Amino acid sequence: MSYINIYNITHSTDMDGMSSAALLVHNYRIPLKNIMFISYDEKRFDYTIKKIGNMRAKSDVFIFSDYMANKRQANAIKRVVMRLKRDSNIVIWLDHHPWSDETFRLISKYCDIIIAGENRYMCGAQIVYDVLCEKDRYGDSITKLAHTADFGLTSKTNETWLRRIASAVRYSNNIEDIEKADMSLRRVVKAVSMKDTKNNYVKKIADRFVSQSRKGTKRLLSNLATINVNGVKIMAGFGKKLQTQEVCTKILKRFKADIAIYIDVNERRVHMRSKGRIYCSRLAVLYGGGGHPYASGYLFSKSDMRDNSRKSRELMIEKIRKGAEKCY
Ligand SMILES: [Mn+2]
Repeated sequence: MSYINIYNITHSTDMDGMSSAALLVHNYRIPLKNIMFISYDEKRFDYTIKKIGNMRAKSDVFIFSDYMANKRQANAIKRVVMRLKRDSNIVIWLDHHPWSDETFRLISKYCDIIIAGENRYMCGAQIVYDVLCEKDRYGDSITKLAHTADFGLTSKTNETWLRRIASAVRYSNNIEDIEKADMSLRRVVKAVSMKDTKNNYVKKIADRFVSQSRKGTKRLLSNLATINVNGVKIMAGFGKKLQTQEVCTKILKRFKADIAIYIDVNERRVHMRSKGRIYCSRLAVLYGGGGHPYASGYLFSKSDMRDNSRKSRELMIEKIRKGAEKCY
């Protein structure tokens, strides 16, 4: 007798990715070890792609959730899904981020089901729920929460829990040893799959993350650079392992900035948030990144910022200023 294994490869960095996995755990009783995590972090990406390649799975089901194949990763992903298809696996890809036509064409060829591309109404978990899950109270509630978190809305009843999950997820992603990071993320998925809002482990790592990031946030906010371009006020600061949403919201509110930029010197990623009529995504796209109109980012290279010295930081700010002059 044979049976089918279901694997889920989900975005590692937020409530939406966790909820997508949690819905599948809830619905199909997928063992936690079948949940894998993917992100734009090179180390994590390489690790997971290699892991899938080494599984030599046959006639199983692979569900990718809440993740957009970007140009940089497209070929590596193509090779993996191509092989999965060749070995008679079923490949399902469910996402809501803005894909490029080229990447969509490349990957969709090897998918049995793919829903991908910018979706203004649904987050990843909602698509997973719609397409693959039995409707129940748990699913209704968890997708609502994922939507709230992913679209930057607020929840009256679950604000604390959502914030806690976001912190726990950040903490887990920051763990250097990827296997340990995955174990931590699986514990978060498990808590979400049971809507265990009092989970001790989640609380412990969330608290730890908050106290670590509090110091870094304070330092960042007292060292901001201001860029004024055609009436658009951009404020940028440097740091590492901070909570993007929190840092950027503080910059937008406290300094009345139109665009808030948090430059993560560890991950070499520029995170941006904006408001009103200003789309920060335009700036992100200019530098080869992307995202949503009000929440986007891009990765930068050694040539953009050599090290964390004052000189390098100044050059980085100068580059952003030049880009902003083209966009706004
Ligand atoms: Mn999402």
